[in-house]
Parts: sequence; C-alpha cells; structure tokens
Amino acid sequence: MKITSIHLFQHDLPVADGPYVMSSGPVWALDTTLVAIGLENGVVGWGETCPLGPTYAPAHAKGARVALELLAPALIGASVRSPRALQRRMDATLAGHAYAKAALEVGAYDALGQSLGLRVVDLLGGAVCEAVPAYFAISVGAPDDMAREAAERVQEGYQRLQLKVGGRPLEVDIEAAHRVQEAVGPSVRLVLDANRGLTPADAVQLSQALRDGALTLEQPCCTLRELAQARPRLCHPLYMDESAVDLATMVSAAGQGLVDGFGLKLTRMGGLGPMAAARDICRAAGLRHTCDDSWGGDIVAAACVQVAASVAPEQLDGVWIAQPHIEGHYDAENGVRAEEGHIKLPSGPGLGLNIDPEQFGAPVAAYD
Ligand code: 0XW
Ligand code: MG
Repeated sequence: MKITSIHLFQHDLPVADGPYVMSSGPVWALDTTLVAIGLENGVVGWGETCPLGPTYAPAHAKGARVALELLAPALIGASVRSPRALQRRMDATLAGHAYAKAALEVGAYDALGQSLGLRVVDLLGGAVCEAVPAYFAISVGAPDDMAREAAERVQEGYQRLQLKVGGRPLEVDIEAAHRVQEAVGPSVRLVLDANRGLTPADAVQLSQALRDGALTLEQPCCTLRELAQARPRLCHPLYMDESAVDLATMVSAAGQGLVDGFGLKLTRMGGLGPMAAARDICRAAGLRHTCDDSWGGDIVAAACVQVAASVAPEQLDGVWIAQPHIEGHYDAENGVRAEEGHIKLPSGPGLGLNIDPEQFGAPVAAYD
C-alpha cells in the first residue's frame, strides 16, 4: 500500500444558486483543490479541500495548493496502512495547515479502504446507520424570503435548518427568525448561525428577543472570550463552530461547559482521524455535533457522511453538504446527495466514489 504518486488538481465550484450569504457577505464561487493518491497496487484515493473563500477562516485555496506542493513529495514512498503515521510525517514537514493536510489524509483513507475492500466508515469504528440526517443552511435574506425557503426545505424533508444571521441590523434577524418559526412550526430544529458576526451584547439581545423560541445559537461571536462573556445571559443552547480549531480547544470548551455542542468541519480539524477523535470527545462529554465542512464537492461530502455514519444518533445533529449549491457531481452515479432530508452512505469501498480525473483537466502539480 505504498504511495507512488500524488497529483493535485484545481477545480472551480461556482455557487449554482448564488450567492451564498453569511454575516461576512456573499460568496459567488469557490476554488477547490483535489488530490489523487496513487498506490503501487493501482488503487487511487481521492481527497479534497475547499476553503470558503479567503476571509471565512485562516485558509485559502492557493494556500492549500502551496502547502500541498510541500507536503505531497514527503508522502511519496510512505504506506497508507497507517493514516496516523502519514499525519506525523506531514506534521514533521509543515506546521499547521490542517485544511491542506486533510485533503491528503482523506485521500489516504480512501486508498486504504479501497485496498482493503472496506468503506471509510469501517476504518473509523463502523457504521451505526446507512443514512444520516442532512440539514440545510439558509442564506441571509429578507425575512419573507427566508421564511419561504425554510418552508420549501421542510417540504423537501429537512428537519433541521440553519439560518444565517448577522451583518445587518439585529431587528431584521429577529424578524427573520420569527417569520421562519411561524412558517415551519415547533417541530423543526432551528439554528441561528452568525459565523462570528455578532458582539456579545448583540448575541444576548438576539437571544432574549427570541427567548420563547426553541432554537440554538451557533458561533454568534468571534472569540472564545466573547462566547464565554455572552454565555451566561443567553436564553438558548450555544454551539461552537469556527472557534473549534483543534481537539485541545474542544476538550477545554467541553470541560468548562462553555458550549452545548459543536459545528465540526472536516478540513479545519485536519481530516477523518481528528474528526473521529472529536466524535469521541463529544460522546464522552454528552455533546451533540454536526459533521460538515466549509465547502467542497462529492469527495468532501462523502468524507463527512462516512464519519457521520459512525456517530451515535443521539450525538449527531446532522450533515451539511454543499451539493445543493453545486451543478452536477464528480461521480454522477455515486455522487453524494440529500434526499428527503437524509444522505445515504455510499456502498462502495473507501469513500464509495469512482472519480474520473479527466473532468478536472491536467494536474496543477504531479509527484511520481
Ligand atoms: C453551514 N456550514 C456548515 C457550511 C458553510 O461553510 C458555513 C458552515 C457553518 O455552519 O458555518
Ligand atoms: Mg456554523
């Protein structure tokens, strides 16, 4: 299972129903990077990393490719038999850059699973289900439009909706939340996600204005200190997303009782191994979480679904995938998609995808 080649591809992902709007503003197109890891046995494992533009988090598309140009050569000749050993080899080559390393780590898991005839979920502890709940994120928009889209998504089967808030007068967010609650009723789980866009005072004001609503606030404020400042005066459960940059932060937050759950992102954590560890931390702490990423096509989506299928149902809030905002699939037959509010776990080995590299054009870098 020795790595004999690594090819890097760049691929554009325009937002098909753009723009995707968060408190930081609109996003119209994304730039994703795919890695193809070739083994001596002929197997090719695929990974992907797709930062949500250059300002959402400390990660950007070109940075991923430059980091991968340093990391990839260091893995040639290594075996995918131990993804942890590959992680150590990457850490000895480049500090940080988890979002870039994750693409290689996922590719290694895909190649290992294919080589062993096992699904990635089997390498992460085994599947507890064959389909995982999906949730949908509704962009910042006019209250009526958000309410209309919320009702439509519930009709499609989604039972958890994330409303993007922030970046505008608070009273408009409050109005939007009220209209969505009226439109979908009490049985749908609502999350207000400001993506770090609110001050602690605004977060408290938003929560207290909606105190009668059953909802969750996700990463309303930017820093751990601000979350801790707001926490005692919030009327709702508090989730951490962007601040959960590594396992140490999660352990500390869980230990302090700072949050009630996490929005977890595959590439921010560094890949499937760290996501499985985050899963186990949440299990031990009795915290719920999602299994998501910032953006990406079928490869990122399949990786999120594989790890989500290993999470105890009482811990899993759901999986977000970018697919509803992307035209087409990397794998038309096995591509990952939400149907009636759930995403089926692919049946094939590895990630369960068959990817034709021709669709991505010539590699931007090749190490053989
Ligand atoms: C909804 N997501 C998982 C997808 C977008 O990248 C933002 C993210 C979130 O929850 O912040
Ligand atoms: Mg979030």
